[in-house]
Amino acid sequence: MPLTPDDRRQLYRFMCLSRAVEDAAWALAGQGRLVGRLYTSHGQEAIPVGAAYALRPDDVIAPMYRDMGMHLVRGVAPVEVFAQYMGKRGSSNAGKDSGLHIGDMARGIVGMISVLPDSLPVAVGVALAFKLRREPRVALTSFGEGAASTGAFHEAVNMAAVMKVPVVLVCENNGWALSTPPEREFATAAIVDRAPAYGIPGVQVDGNDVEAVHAAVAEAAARARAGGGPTLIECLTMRMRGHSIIDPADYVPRAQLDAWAARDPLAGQRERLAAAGLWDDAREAALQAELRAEVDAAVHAAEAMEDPLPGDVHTGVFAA
Ligand SMILES: Cc1ncc(C[n+]2csc(CCOP(=O)(O)OP(=O)(O)O)c2C)c(N)n1
Ligand SMILES: [Mg+2]
Repeated sequence: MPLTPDDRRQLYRFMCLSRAVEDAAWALAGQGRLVGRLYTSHGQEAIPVGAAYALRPDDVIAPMYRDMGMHLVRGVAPVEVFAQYMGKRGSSNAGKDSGLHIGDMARGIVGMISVLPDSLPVAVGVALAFKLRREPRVALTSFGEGAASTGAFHEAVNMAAVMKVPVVLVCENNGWALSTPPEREFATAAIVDRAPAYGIPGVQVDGNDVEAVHAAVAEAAARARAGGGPTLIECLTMRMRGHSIIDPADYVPRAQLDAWAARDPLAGQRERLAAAGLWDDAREAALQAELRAEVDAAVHAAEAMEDPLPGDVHTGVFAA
């Protein structure tokens, strides 16, 4: 189904919300008001937003730690994100974990697994369950190009391909795995070159083009739902900040950052909408004011939440 004008504006809005939440989080972390490390999606917002927007509500996502936009599209509210970042008692992990490790199967979100890329085999398992139950549902998982250079990746993709499970595999190739560049991670020109070796379709897209990501994921999800099995989608993008807030990333060449800054995914979608007569300065001003108010309110509400109590360390650790 082609995107409606409203969908196209929604894609832009979710990317702006993602950036507003992450900009606020970055500032809060700098002031020592968050617990744990902060990893953000600055510069690569088009991938999580475009991918999640292409799914149905009863599909399942197993996102990576940068995928703010996937959580927002799925209905996670900014206040939940800040509560999690602040380690609050009422947060997803009740203060036992931080970051975007927000697992909530009621909203079809598999909690992030820190050992990379172990969300991938879990997503394959979820997709296998859908297939065995004959449910027309899809699992989508995302991972970095660095994570794709591990053994778990190969086993999971091979099994998904052999069993033809309805899974969409989204690689966010952002040019770096911490301080390691792609040429020291794998010897092929691209991650997508592996798809034929597993016997599955592969497609490489501009990861800074939210509508291109959306189209690729929509097609892969439709194929998966129709029994066509997995698709590997490589989204080319750039990590515009350090790996985490404690990484100054001074190993990244300035020219690389400048080249990608000129291709910012938010600006790109805004310009495309304006060219189609779907956006103007008044809409932009209204959106930015709305997002500022929403994020400010979320930060204050999260800060007012209760901190964990010492006895909480024993709760929620084992399934009842
Ligand atoms: C098995 C494993 N090894 C190392 C780490 C530590 N680590 C966390 S993120 C990261 C970089 C991953 O790079 P990539 O997969 O390209 O994702 P990006 O951070 O670039 O989005 C590393 C080495 C880990 N979490 N798990
Ligand atoms: Mg990477």
